[in-house]
Order: sequence, then C-alpha cells, then structure tokens
Amino acid sequence: MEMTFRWYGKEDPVTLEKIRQIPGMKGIVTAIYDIPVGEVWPLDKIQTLKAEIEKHGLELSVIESVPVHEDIKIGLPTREKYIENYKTTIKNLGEAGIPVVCYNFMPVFDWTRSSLDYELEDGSTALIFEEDVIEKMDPLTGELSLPGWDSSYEIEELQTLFDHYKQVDHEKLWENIGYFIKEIMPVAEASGVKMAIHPDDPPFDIFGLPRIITNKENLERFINLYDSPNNGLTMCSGSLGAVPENDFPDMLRYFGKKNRVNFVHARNVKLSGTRSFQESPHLSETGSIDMYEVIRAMKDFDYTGPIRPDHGRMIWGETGKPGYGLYDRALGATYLNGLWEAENKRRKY
Ligand code: DNO
Repeated sequence: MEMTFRWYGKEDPVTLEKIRQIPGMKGIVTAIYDIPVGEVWPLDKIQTLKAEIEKHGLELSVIESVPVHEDIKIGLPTREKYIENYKTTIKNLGEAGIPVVCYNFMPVFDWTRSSLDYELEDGSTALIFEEDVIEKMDPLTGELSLPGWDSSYEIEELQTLFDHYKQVDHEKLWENIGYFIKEIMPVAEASGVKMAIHPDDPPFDIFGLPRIITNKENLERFINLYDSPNNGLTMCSGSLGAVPENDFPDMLRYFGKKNRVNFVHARNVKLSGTRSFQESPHLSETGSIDMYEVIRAMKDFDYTGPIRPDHGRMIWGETGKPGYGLYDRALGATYLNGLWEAENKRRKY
C-alpha cells in the first residue's frame, strides 16, 4: 500500500510541509477546488498542482474528487455536455500522469453528519450521525448546514433538484450511472486513469433521495456495469462500515481479489444503532471496525495502491475543517503503517 494524506490546497492549515513530516508519508490526495462542478479541468492547472506537491517531496497520488454534475445523476438531456467535459478532464488528468480519480454518485448531498463537533468522553470532538436528528432535518428550510457539503445551493436550486429527483428512484439512478460509466470508462482506459467510486456515506437513503453504492451486492452490480480494472472502487471502511450488515474486511478482500480496489479510505466508526454512529479513532478497540482485519485483507490481495487515513477527531486543541485536522489523521497513518509492517513481517518469517 502507498500511504497518502488528503490536502485541501493552499488554504489548508495542514500544509504540505507538515504532511511530509508524517513518517512513511508518500502521496497527496487533493483536487482543484475553484472549478465549478461540470467544467473541464485544464491541463496546465493540473500540472501546476502536481508540480507544487512534487516540490515538497510528495506525489500527487489521487484526485478526490472530480464531482459528477447533478444533471448526469438525474439523467437530464444536458448531461451530454457534462459527460463530454468529464471525459476531457479525465484525459487531461491522464496526460498529467495522475493514476487514480475518486468520485461519487450520491444525489445532491455528499457525506452527511448530524453533528460536527460531538464531544467524546476524553474531551476530543468527532463527527457523528444520529438517525433521529437527521430525520427531523429539512434541507429545504435553508437552516441546514451539512458538514461535508461544501457546495452551497440556493434554496430555489435545491427545490428544483429535489423536484427532479422525484422522478429518480433507485433503478433510474442505476440506469443513469450505467450510462455515465459506459461513456467515461473507455476514456479512463485510454488515459491510464483508474477510476474509484466512493461508496455512499452513510450507505442508505437520506432525505428521501436514493443511494445505491451501499453494500456488497450493489458494488458487485456496479463493477459489472463495465468490465475493466479502470472501473474500480474506493473502499471506505467508515462509509460501508457504518451499517452492521456490511462486513467491510470481507468486501475489501472480495473486490481486491477481483482487481477492483483502486483506493482505500481507512476510518473507524462506533455503531450506536443500526443507522447511527460516531466516528472514532482508527484503533480497532475504539470502534466497530477491526483495522487489523482491514490490513490483513489488503495483504491477501497484495494491495499496492493508495490508502489514506480518513477523518480524524479534533484533538490537542486543534481547530479547522471537521474531520480533517492534522493530529488524529497523522496518528491514524502511523497506526496503519505499524499494522502493515507487522503483518508483512509476520508473513515473511
Ligand atoms: C469525506 C470524503 C468524501 C469523498 C467524496 C468522494 O470525507 O470521503 O467527501 O471525498 O464522497 O467523492
């Protein structure tokens, strides 16, 4: 595996200088944040970003994310233009030598939590999802501020989107994702870019909007839409592991052996109900995911691709983007590296 770290660009208080000092850190996961969703990413902008990262002794390992325009997910006629743009972006990323692109197909909202700064017993704060709190939220009142939701829509835009999604049930969303995948994958293949769809987080419908990248059966259905290692997955332990039905290490091993795991997100979650959880430190004993089993699964298919410690808590007084401070994620990277070294050596001796 190749240890990587998410960096939010020049505005990020977690600088490349700091990231580089984390033991064993090899690569950066980032994006170009000032291009509107649906527009083409110009080659020179990608190259500038890459050069900046390489100047700091790191590699640009993954683009997370190239967002998919809602018109593609809804299946509007205007999707054609956005799909063409998406293809050009993939082509440009390939030309710049970017090996992996992460994206998702969640309607309207990306990852969603009910609170950003839930105080844990030890005084640290974490992101949590409580089903009963989310159920009482109405995205259309305008009072909703969602943690993972950077693109703020105007209320009227949101209303229009929700109206469109009335026609989009799970099967329609499958149809639309199938259409998109069949269009973009030949370009990804020709450009040498491995696509890695991120599972829905959390992996069930929210606010009445359908979600389909949620469990083993659906991931299988997804990879079968287009038979190619370029049509792969981001295996995110915290997203898929947020429901008790998903056995994350088993899924990871299964899709890894099929050569469809192009990126791994390692995060722990402590389940507090069938549809509620707290994000917890990476360490197995503090969450519901056995991180050693995750590492073992990756060894079982000799994973050489990128992995990043996903969200951390806020600890030691750090402030900043919830989930994306330096300290707890750095501890996560170190812990994962430790497990990996131990498992490697155990198998050799
Ligand atoms: C949360 C992230 C997601 C992820 C996108 C991928 O922290 O894992 O925001 O980047 O869903 O498209």
